[in-house]
Amino acid sequence: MKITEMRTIVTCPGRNYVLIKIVTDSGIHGVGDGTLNGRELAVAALLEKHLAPLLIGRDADRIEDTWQDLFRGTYWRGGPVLNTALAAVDMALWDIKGKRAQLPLYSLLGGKTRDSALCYGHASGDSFEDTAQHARELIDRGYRVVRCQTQIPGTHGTYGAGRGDAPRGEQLPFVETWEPTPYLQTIPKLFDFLRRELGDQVELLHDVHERLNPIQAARLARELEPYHLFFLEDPLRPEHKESFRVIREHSTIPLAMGELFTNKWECLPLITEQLIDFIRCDLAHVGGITEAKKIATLCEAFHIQTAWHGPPDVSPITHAANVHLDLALPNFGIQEWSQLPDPVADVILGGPTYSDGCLTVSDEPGLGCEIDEAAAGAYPYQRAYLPTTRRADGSVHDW
Ligand code: GCO
Ligand code: MG
Repeated sequence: MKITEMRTIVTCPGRNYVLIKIVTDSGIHGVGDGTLNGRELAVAALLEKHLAPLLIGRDADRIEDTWQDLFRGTYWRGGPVLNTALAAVDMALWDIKGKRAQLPLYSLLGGKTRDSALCYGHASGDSFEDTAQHARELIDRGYRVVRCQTQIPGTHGTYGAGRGDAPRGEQLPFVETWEPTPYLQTIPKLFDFLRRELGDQVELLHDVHERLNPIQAARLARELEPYHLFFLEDPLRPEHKESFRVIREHSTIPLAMGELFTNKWECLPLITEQLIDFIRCDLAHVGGITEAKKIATLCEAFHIQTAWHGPPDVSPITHAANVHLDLALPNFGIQEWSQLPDPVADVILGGPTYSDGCLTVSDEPGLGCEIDEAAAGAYPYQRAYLPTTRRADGSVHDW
């Protein structure tokens, strides 16, 4: 079964997505997601100009060989742009394999080890009460695990505090401000408030978004211990893997990390030294299903569970790939799940189904998703950036 064409579709049904269709001479085609928030067109150009010519004439069955060839054959390998494009191709080839075998992806991955995948939703707010109210709404809709973020007093904009805070249509990035002291003072008080308001039955978690230094992260982790978080996410920048030891030395809080990693080697020290408890790579940025499965297997040997990145800025195709893996992996932990803008369903058919705090996928062959190219054409790309962050003195900080 030879690849005859790869089409790249850039569309904005409420969010920018870079999607692909790989077509074969048998008439079977596969779909993939190559969305990299804020740098979409770089991946689209890479797919169209550099990768499509390399794929024509290839045997669509040879996923691992294609992965190795595209990853190593660039010489300038790795990084988010190259590995997001690689992920799109990888997903589409798995989709083709599933359609050819007439089996859903979870079946090709070894079959279901569970019936549904536990997921968490996002609660946000301008005040503690707002965040608690949002969490209550999610709990009423069946969520058993909720991520909680809040506006930090005295700062301008805070990651995760706004509802559906997708930065769309901005000409230039929105600049937030951030300071460690008010953040470190606020977050333990938030969780004290939430536990009193919501009780102990619901699981809570928090995303630091790589903003702290090691000793700040250790302090936060220790001060959050009484509230028994499901995990504390991305406390440090991905460059500083050895610094996770500092957090471990001071706290028993479960740690999650990984949405900024782009391959298994970056994850390795955190895994082999058991410095984290959950790996949360993004399937669309880590080279797809092939690489994520290998990372999960490495984790299995070190008591680490999966918590794949599931933000609104990747398409339902990646969300579907996440859940197929979640259903098959023995060391699945939890799945992040986001509400997508309504028009997304006009462009991408299929994707996971939410019910009672858990996700499932259909038994359709492959990923179970389809792209309506005509509908995609009605939602053209809109330039958009992620926000950036500066300290009170004007210096650049991590968003
Ligand atoms: C998460 C992430 C996202 C990222 C976003 C960037 O935990 O879901 O931190 O919110 O900020 O994916 O594009
Ligand atoms: Mg995150």
